[in-house]
Amino acid sequence: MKNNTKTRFTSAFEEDVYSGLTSYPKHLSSKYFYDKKGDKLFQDIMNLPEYYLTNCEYNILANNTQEIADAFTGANGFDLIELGAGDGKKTKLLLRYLTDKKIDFDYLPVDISQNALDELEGSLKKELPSISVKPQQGTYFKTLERLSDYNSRKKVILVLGSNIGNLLHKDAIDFLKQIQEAMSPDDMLFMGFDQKKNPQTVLDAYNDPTGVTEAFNKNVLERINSELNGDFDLESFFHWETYNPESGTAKSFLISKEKQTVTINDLALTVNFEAWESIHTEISQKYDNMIVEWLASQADLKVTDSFADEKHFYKNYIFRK
Ligand code: AVJ
Repeated sequence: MKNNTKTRFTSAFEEDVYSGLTSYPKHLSSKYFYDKKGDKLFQDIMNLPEYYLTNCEYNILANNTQEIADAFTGANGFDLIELGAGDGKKTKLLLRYLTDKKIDFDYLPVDISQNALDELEGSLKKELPSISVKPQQGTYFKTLERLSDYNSRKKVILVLGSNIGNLLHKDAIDFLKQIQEAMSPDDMLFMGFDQKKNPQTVLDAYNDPTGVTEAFNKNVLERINSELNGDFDLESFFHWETYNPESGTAKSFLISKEKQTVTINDLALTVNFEAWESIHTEISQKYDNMIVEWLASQADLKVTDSFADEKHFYKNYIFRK
């Protein structure tokens, strides 16, 4: 088959892989890390000693539960909408407190993965059976649009895990704007932002010696192999992490150890790699108060409160309109 003749794609994955691997420099989006295996690898990352983000945010929620939950609570109860709910380990701290205090609220976890939502709902049924859970399958944006006129009572939007860090600032502003547009005057946004810190600490978090992060990155190549009939030799690529302390941007790459050719049958594409050529796969942005205030102002939001862990590695901010 001839190269570069395919113009019609049957999925966003196909289209993005095609454009990313025919670009110079090459890139693939980290959103494609997450399938069943990728979800499991990310769970493993959250348990790595080097990956401080999860513990820091857990501690922030554990040490400030009452203050945070009180900020959530509205006169007629509220709807707690969590974008990217995951396994809910951190959220359960708040859910348990709200339940114990008999506060009136519905929990609306939003996720693209129905499987993730089913597992979360199942575990909540066991651990906190009295909570009203209303899972919302879909993209963040579509779900936010749908929920913006869902109910007249207060909405609290929760985005944990510094997930916003995967977005370039302009995309982060768009994301915040979409949330802002879905908010009414009394609503609030509670969001986690990993902070700038010793560059070595950041590098170590994305460079574990056990290779879990490497396997997580390479999962996008595995998905191309299995879903698009590719023949990436995973052994001939290695994971490389950089951190720019000035911009606060951690960047992940996969680097080809040798000159080689990869074929992706479903895209009718052959991709040539020079020795040491890179594929950029992820950014994990680190923030400080100035950047967060700037992002908020660009999205017509105000920072009204924040919570940090002891080492100030991580912060959760409250935003209002
Ligand atoms: C889920 C986007 C917050 O960037 O820290 C972990 C994903 N990548 N290790 C992050 C990730 C490599 C993670 N986020």
